[in-house]
Amino acid sequence: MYQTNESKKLFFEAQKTLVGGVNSPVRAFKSVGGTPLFIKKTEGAYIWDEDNNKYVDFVGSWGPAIVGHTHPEVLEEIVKVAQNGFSFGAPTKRETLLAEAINNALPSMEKIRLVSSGTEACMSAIRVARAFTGRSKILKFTGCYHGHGDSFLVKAGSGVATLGLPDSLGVPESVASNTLVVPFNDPGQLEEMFARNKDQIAAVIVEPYIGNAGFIKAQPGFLPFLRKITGENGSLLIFDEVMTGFRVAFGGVQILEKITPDLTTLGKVIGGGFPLAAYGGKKEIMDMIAPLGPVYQAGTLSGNPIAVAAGQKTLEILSRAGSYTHLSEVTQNISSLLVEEGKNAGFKVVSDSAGGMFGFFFSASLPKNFEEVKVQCSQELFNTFFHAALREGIYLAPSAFEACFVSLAHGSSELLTCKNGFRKAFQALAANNQ
Ligand code: HOZ
Repeated sequence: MYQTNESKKLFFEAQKTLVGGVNSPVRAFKSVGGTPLFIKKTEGAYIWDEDNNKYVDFVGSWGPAIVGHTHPEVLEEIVKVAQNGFSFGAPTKRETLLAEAINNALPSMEKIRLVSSGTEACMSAIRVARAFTGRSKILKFTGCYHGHGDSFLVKAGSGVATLGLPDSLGVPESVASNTLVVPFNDPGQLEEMFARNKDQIAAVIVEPYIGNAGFIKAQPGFLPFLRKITGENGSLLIFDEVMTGFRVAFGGVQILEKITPDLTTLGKVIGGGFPLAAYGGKKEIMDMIAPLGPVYQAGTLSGNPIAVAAGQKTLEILSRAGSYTHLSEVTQNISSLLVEEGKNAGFKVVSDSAGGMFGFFFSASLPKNFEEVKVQCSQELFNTFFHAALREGIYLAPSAFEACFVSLAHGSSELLTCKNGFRKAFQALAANNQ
């Protein structure tokens, strides 16, 4: 009989000292309800909670675990590197090698700076964009999440959307008023916003495929339009590929869609499960950063040797023949299973995927932006289905507004578990709905 008493006990204890019992809001299961699972170990495609329940994991630490949890080669590498020390606060050979590997896959990142989190990468990218253009405003899209920097907490996705907060308290009006927001996949509104803010927009920052409002791809022509309108208006184009980088392809959406952004931010996969992120782009922009230029940005743990080693090994494994074919095939199969099994139980479910990333909505058609997600997708059905899937040993992202992730360790056996598990979970949902 499925039970999570130990997680419940641990959550109760955690709330006494940790804010909300967690260290990042979506982990609290607040929108899906119930108690978050406390995880005790992982391996390959699986995670185990403190009650010893085993789950096929589609969260993958929110993206980093792309080669499978606790991959033996990554483990061996970090143990080897750790023998020489944990953190030096001085340059190492490996940082250059990782930057070279990133630049080979993403040539638009001519110059790179390693940092410790996606938030830091995005905050730093807009700082240098503002300095380079001499402009203050940035433009983002509703439901896109670029970390918790003040400028981004305006109509943001991820935990902000999950908790139903339109914006965050504590962000001064003077900062928020410099963030313009328009719906994703809507060229008309974008054009109008540019017309109303002539010569004031430093940069457009975008998740080229959104992973923080559920999973939503750019419609054909939208990214080329973004590239064109930013260029014509002297604004920089920043691709936030923290989620999509090395996830949808070796490189990112910019490789799939053949777009060259001015700046790119990366995180998650490139740290192989350790705190590491990066921003980079055109040389003349990046060379404005200290020590070469007047834009300041620094970090004690930037380029941490263990994180860099994990990232290098992860990228090496991903570069092997067949990696992305496997990821795409398994992910497409999971995506189709959700639609099929949903339909068999009488639900309208839509799903989309790219590489090792997918999302699904209880909706008759795929939403093209967060505005549509809010009006046409049932969060209530998602929440009940989420818990039914857990009982079948399947761990999906605990929010209707997050993408799910597949790893190289997911294969035919996990597909079979999902086929049976999704069927039973949809049946339970149908029974619950009667
Ligand atoms: N911001 C992450 C998902 N979009 C969640 C991070 C976490 O809770 O670990």
